[in-house]
Amino acid sequence: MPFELPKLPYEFNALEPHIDARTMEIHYTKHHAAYVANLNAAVEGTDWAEKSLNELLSNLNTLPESIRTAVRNNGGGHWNHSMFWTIMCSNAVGAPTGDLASKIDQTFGSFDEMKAAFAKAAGTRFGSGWAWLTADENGDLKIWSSANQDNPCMTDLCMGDCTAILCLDVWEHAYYLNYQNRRPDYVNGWWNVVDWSAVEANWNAAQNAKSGCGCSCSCNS
Ligand code: MN3
Repeated sequence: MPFELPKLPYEFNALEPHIDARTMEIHYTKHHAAYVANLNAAVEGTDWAEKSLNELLSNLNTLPESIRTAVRNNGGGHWNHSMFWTIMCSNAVGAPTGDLASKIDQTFGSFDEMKAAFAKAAGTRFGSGWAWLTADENGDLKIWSSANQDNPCMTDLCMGDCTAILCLDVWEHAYYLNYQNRRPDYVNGWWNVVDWSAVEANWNAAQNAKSGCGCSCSCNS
């Protein structure tokens, strides 16, 4: 069963003005679609074609060298974008609530301090990559960033067993049309579209996950 582009859970213009419709359209129909196509091309006709994405990404070292980099980059791209679409929404409430809000306060001092630390991780990632909020099986939170399409499923990277609960694409293709070189402005605007109920669901799932891929994004099967 080839990998498929998941359905976008909202219209291209749903996240305006913070993420413009044209950026969303290109990002989803060109960039994400290309990761899916290239991933399928890499594994087609191999024993790896029937594996789940999580199996592939958490066992990269066991893949044949001839497809390892393609799976890392394109499989990572598919996984990351599949999650990214699900942690944003058009009617965002602006802040976490309940137990996750308490956990954030306890870990980082306050929600604003968490946002500052996350923005720093996003802003200081040189070149293309992602910023992450991850949780371990105890629900303990960490902020970090990765290069390219690397992600917490890749066990050679993961800072302990952790699960992504929030992610931010800081590749220029994610913001350049609207924000040009102003990545910090993009990050600032993006907080307005974060779906904290989805992040909280991911956090709850992380506490029941056995390894680094417990997020509830659509590719987690
Ligand atoms: Mn992207």
